Amino acid sequence: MKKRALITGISGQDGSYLAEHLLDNNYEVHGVVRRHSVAENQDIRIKELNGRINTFYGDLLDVPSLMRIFNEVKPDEIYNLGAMSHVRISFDMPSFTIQTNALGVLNMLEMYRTIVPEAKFYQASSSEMFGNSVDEDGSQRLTTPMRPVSPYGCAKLLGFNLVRHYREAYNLHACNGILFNHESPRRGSNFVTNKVVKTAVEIKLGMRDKLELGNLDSYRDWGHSKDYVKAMHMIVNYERPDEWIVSTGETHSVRDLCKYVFDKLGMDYKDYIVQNPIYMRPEELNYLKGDSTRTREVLGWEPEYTFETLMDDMIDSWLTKLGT
Ligand code: NAP
Ligand code: G4F
Repeated sequence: MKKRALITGISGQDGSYLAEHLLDNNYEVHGVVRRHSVAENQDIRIKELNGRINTFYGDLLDVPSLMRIFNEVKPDEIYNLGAMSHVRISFDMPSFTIQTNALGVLNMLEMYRTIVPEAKFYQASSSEMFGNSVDEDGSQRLTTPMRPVSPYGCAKLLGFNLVRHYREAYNLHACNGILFNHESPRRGSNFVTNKVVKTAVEIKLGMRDKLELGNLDSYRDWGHSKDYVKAMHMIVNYERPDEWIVSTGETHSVRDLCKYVFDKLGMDYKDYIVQNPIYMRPEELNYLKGDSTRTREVLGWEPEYTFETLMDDMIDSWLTKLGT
């Protein structure tokens, strides 16, 4: 019999790649989608999977909807990827962010514990939980103190701790993946990678003449979402539930990112970038570089994409979309 997976956030970047990966591995895939006033927007990333996955209207904050879905699907594996995932916006919407990203996890864990306690559970935890803690060797790892610097990071840390607590208290197979930034052509265009790539291509095509950004001096460890959803599946299927770091181990500044993308398109980024304070954050996370040695050694996970091939994939995608 096929294994049944339930994915919250299936309409998002990771949810859509994870659904494809699980279908390739012969799973029956079910997902939770939210109602949008523009119906076309609710499944833009998963419409190609129409007929191969089952979707249900629901919301992490709507317990009756979760109860109905859990009882109907009776999943073997649960991937909780649903979240308000934009760190800058979490400062504008702290209450909604904390409800969705922390209380939403609690709602999911209660459904899991009471309806399908034999299932396995994956929580989309984040490197944003570290805040500005860095070990002496310049990396973050499981032992690095977690001191978040945004409402998003604070909420994710509560979700992370709830997953640990439920695992220990109720003997559940509940896992946390601490994923560092991961991107793709499906990334929302208000995250910095896709914003830079999309705008640089538009400038190249004469559609715009400047790119407005916030802080150019922060560093991120950027990987490809396609590689990272494979890690999620490995984490859930490891013999025992645990916490795992998923990262490339390389870091680049936002400035490096701009330089690479504009160079690739034959332009000098310095001619086009304007700093706009509206994109700055009340508190910034300055530097991320994850140590994923244990994940690679124990799970055998290895990313296929490099920073350069990730950016090339995104550039090619925008060049195709914008019609060249
Ligand atoms: P994304 O593209 O923003 O997708 C988030 C998904 O969550 C969307 O499908 C969204 O639905 C859904 N969602 C939002 N609020 C919800 C709610 N109240 N109830 C149910 N679903 C809700 O994010 P992503 O990049 O795929 O990230 C997936 C997960 O990994 C998130 O939990 C994120 O916080 C976490 N994470 C991401 C990264 C990264 O670099 N990408 C790194 C570490 C952790 P709508 O489309 O309807 O809004
Ligand atoms: O692309 P970002 O918005 O990603 P951020 O804040 O690192 O969060 C992402 O990664 C987390 C994992 O660490 C996830 F948990 C989270 O869900 C999300 O996927 O910003 C990256 C950097 C920041 O330092 C930001 O200040 O880029 C800087 N930046 C500079 N100008 C900008 C901009 N970010 C955005 N979004 N827009 C700008 O105009």
